[in-house]
Amino acid sequence: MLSYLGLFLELLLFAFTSNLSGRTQQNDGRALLIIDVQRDFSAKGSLAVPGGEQVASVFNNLRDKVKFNRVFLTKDWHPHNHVSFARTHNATQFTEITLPNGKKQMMWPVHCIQNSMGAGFVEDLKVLSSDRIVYKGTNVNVDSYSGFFDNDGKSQTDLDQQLKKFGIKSLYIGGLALDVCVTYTCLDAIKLGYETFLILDASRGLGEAQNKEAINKLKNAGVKIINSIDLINQ
Ligand code: VGL
Ligand code: ZN
Repeated sequence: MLSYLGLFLELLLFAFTSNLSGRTQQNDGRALLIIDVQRDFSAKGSLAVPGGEQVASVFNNLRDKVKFNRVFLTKDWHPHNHVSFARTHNATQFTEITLPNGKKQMMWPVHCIQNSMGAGFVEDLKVLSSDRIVYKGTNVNVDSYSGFFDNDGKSQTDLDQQLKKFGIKSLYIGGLALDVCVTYTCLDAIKLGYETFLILDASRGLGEAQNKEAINKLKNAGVKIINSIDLINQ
């Protein structure tokens, strides 16, 4: 009888301590942010980013070799008549218009409509059930490039709150498109006080000139530019 009680107490102690050590591990503070690795941003997509689908294997390999405390994936997630679509205004794609509220808005091809095939993750991208998905661009009247704030800076996703809750201090960010959503997310991350790394080889942009400009902007803002191999070899 006594030994049963002993065994029970030992099991209880084991459960308690393993839970505690699990918790300290979570608090090491590194998160991976995978930005908009969606079909519409792949080479075959409606808003094609050259080589966009190639980042999936870079992320998969990185996740096999490096332990992150948390992994977040953003999804651009627009209503069918979103303010950023050229079709909505009968405007020309890839030109900038001024909205009735005075704000400038780039006219994009229709992309990432909520629940559509194109809004799905690129086929080979590894997504685990423990990953968290952050939806953005859901407000029909406001575009949202960053995973944190919409382009007006007025409303925010729960990303910052989640990162704080899990004690995350450093963010490793990559995805699509380097010069748009990845850049906006990195700049907000810096403003919010995170140590911010851009994983360059896990990112693709809309063009060479745009990529160069984005990298310079990020460097000047204090973002550290790395490649996945640097993390793997750490
Ligand atoms: C994006 C343009 C429009 C992106 C999203 O994910 O970079 N670009 N919507
Ligand atoms: Zn979009």
